[in-house]
Amino acid sequence: MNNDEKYMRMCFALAKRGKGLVEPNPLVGCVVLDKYGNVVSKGYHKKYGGNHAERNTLLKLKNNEAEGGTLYVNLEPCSHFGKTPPCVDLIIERKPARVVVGMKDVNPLVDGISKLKAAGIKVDFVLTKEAEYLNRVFIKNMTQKLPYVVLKTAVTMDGKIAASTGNSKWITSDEAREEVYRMRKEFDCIMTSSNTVIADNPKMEHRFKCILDKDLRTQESSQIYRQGEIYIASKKNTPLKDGQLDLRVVLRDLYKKGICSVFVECGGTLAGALLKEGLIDEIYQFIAPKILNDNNGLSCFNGDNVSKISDCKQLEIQEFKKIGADILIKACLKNYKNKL
Ligand code: AOF
Ligand code: ZN
Repeated sequence: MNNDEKYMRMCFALAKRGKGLVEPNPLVGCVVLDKYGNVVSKGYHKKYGGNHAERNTLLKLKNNEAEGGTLYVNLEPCSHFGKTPPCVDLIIERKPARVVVGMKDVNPLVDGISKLKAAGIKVDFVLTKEAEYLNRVFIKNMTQKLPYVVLKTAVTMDGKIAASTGNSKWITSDEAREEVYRMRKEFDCIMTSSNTVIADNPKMEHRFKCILDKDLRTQESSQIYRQGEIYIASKKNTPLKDGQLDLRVVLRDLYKKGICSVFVECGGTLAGALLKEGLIDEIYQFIAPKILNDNNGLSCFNGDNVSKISDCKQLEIQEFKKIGADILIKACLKNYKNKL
């Protein structure tokens, strides 16, 4: 690993400290080296609406300490007046010889790179795919005005989510199911379908839940209604596409309500429809060391009659770990990179 990669990974680690505190803004960390190559300051974006990472980092230094040095930041420095003045102006004032950036900002208001270059500062990029992975939610929100969608599945080794009877309790271990409770908290919303509510009667405890219930078939006595705010997408408030709720519209409506990330827990029908519409960003798949061995067992994705392997949806594995008896794989549909 060269030094640029080393310090950019340091920025990623600093940026992650802002998780849960800065959203919907990006996770940003910053490291400054003096002209001798010593780390003289580190900082990160700590709180939504607060100082950006670069400002937090540079303000810890005396006026000339960064002069001739290098500033590392995982996102292009901003050049606009938002809640704070442009970071690029402060950077230029402090005269580093070089700025190393992870990724270009997707915010159309930001054009910091050309300002730095115009001021005679050298700009390099490093670990761009990793930087994009870190801010994948921000990128999706900013570029598509849609929430980032993660689909969670729990399958046997032969890819089944339930027996043909619908019985699915339990495929994965207690530890894996506890991990799911923790994961849910990282998302603004849980989404499920009327089919799942009717078949499994799950509690799905969360502050905000979206139930896709075109024909309003779910009963208010179902456990899911006992807690949290509920948004029901039905044919009353959502247009139909091919006779089903238009899922893109549902997601857009959620985004308008301030939902930046959605965790979907459902059966094969909704999962297959979301996949077909290209609305899934990432899949968290738990695989249990069990084999159902039944052709009529239910699959994760209700299919689309695809006949060639070359037509598979291609994913990129970003993370895998053993949890209890099971394996968790996190895979993205876009080719981000994460250190495995
Ligand atoms: C952050 N933190 O460390 C950096 C950001 O509304 P403002 O003024 O906070 O500006 C937010 C935008 O600034 C954000 O969308 C992103 O484009 C840019 N950079 N934002 O919250 C940071 N560097
Ligand atoms: Zn800024």
